[in-house]
Amino acid sequence: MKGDCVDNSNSNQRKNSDENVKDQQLEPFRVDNEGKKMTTNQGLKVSNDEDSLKAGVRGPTIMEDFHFREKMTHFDHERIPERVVHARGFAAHGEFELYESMKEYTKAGFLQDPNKKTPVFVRFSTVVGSLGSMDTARDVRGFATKFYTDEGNYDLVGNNIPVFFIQDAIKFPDLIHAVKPEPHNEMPQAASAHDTFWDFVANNQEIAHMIMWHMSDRAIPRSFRMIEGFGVHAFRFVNDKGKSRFVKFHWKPVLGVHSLVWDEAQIIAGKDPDFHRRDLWESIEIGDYPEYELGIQMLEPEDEFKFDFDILDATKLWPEEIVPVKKIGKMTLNRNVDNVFAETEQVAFHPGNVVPGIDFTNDPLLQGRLFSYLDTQLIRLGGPNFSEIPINRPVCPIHNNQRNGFSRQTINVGRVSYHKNSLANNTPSTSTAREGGYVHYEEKVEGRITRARSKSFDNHFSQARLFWNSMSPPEKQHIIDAFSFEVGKVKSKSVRQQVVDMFVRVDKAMATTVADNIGVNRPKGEQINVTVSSPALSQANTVKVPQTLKVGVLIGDGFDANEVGEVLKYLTRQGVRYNIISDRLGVVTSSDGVQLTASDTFITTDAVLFDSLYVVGVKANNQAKFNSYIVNYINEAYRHYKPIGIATSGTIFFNMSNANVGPGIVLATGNKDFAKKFVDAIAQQRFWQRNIY
Ligand code: HDD
Repeated sequence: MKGDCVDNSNSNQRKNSDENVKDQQLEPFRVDNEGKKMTTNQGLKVSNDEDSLKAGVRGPTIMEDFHFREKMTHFDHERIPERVVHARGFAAHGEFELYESMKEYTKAGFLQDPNKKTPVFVRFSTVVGSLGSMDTARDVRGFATKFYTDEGNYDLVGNNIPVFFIQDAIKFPDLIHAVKPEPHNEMPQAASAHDTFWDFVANNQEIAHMIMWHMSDRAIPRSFRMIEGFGVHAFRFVNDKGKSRFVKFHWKPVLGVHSLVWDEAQIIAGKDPDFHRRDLWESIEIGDYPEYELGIQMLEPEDEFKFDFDILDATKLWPEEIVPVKKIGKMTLNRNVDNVFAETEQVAFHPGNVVPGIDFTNDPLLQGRLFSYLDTQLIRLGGPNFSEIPINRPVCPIHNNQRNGFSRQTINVGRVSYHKNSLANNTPSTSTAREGGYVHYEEKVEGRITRARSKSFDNHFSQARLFWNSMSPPEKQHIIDAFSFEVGKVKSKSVRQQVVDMFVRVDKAMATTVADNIGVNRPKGEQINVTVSSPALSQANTVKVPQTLKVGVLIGDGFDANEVGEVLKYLTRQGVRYNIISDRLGVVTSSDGVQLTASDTFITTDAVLFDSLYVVGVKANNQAKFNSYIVNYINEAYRHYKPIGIATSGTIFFNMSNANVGPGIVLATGNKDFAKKFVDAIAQQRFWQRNIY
């Protein structure tokens, strides 16, 4: 094969790309090195990749070693700047299907035809932590979706919380400076529990509503598959007659909205910092595809001023009971990325990536975002050609007069690169609205230029209290605990005092309890008088199904194969996943010789990594150690309010633990319906009635 240039064919041929046009577009860029000869980047075959070129075997490396220099310089330049916010994220491919045509409301091409599938790429993220931080930090989760439509990319760059910290984008750098690790010592990582953040909170009271969400269970999700997504701002739908309506976007997870408990989230941060990305990755690998329904809230233009809040204020939600959410389609995530850097890290979202039929409003937070995202990609991805990176390429043709710049891939032919021209018959030519050209909605605006905020943005506490009123008693307790933890970590007593003096306006009893817990004076102010609630805001009312939840089966030799076998089969039939956990990896054998394979040991995994336990127990070589592991697992799951199923042989371990018979404890002894009751309990996920302290 001497003299042959290297086979550049991208042999990772995929069979599933027939329908997904984005997948087809990515295919030519995939390179599989397996079974191939190594080359330099110039295509030269490499003879030795272990020794640098030296003047004598013990001599210095010489300049001539182009292979060493190429390999080393490439490595030296491997890192790019992480995102200034949302640095830690994980993404997957999928597709979106519409339930019914939205033609009456929007001309957006991908919202016309229920038979059409639109490829999507979704990146979930935390906001504050660095690229290498833990998944389970208390934080907002980013939920950014890129729709690869026939009319260009549409990006819905949302969060898992429907409101935001600030009302005007000019305050975004201040917010982020306050919440990121403090600059003098770069602590704490991926946490808002520190002085500068709470100082910002107390001195920027528009944040009140968002903080209630941030202190709630929403900020510690169980899974990316179990979060809602929100576009946050009011956007516009515009139909083909030019009629505009205000719209808010929602993603509703089919599995419901579920959370961790805070103590568990912190333990997981050490036991498995990749908890959320692993969960997403594994679910897609085994075919449990995450699904989210797209919902919209719509308002007629004449209703703009009908509410006691400003619909352009991003610190306000539109209560679903007043403006119902209409479900218009479903997104399914069905393919993991091939390469996290190439896809997840290099993907560039931008709320300004819209298609005809979707337009902006004057929300001052949205207006500022429209500047920031393109700007940040220029530094993060090294220049203006990032839209040519495969993951960012639209699936429709690109024609314009933009040229050159670092790492330009496109080879534009011809000599004309300007508009208007005669040499190319004035092409590429612009399109009228009828031909698909994007024409901004002709909203009438008038006013004096001013650096001020509308008075209609002034009410910062009504919806914060609406949120509080909507919480179930356990959710309220979690909020109190979260405030006590977060503000309890603040060293400045003055800041701690300011925080309770602020949140007394949301609820006096809450702020008083927090004040007692964090060593400051009880607040003197009064809560505002808002009595309404919105049941849609409480996770107590969410979907509860057992599918995809994970049971840890704690087991040793000598188990009853009939009893355990029946239960495991039932779990599988109900879509519940389980892992066999024992004192060693490999085979465990029942009393009559049936074998199961342990995929985890008591030390390689932990109760916090499971939604539930099935305690079978029985014997082991070191029985005392075996017993103590199982008892520790039971105690941990019990204090995190999780359902626990106890096989007949497991009773003895249960009796040794701190757990008591009661809610979420399902005993097999004398219980014909054990498997069903156990699965019912798994679906519930948490039993807050349990008195653990
Ligand atoms: Fe932002 C990233 C969501 C306000 C400036 N933002 C970013 C990402 C999400 C959001 C999900 C990560 C996208 C990805 O996975 O790559 N941001 C939001 C939401 C906001 C919001 C829902 C309020 C409703 N953001 C916001 C403001 C500004 C920014 C007010 C600045 C004016 N956001 C950015 C950014 C980032 C970003 C600096 C960092 C990395 C990136 O854009 O690509 O431009």
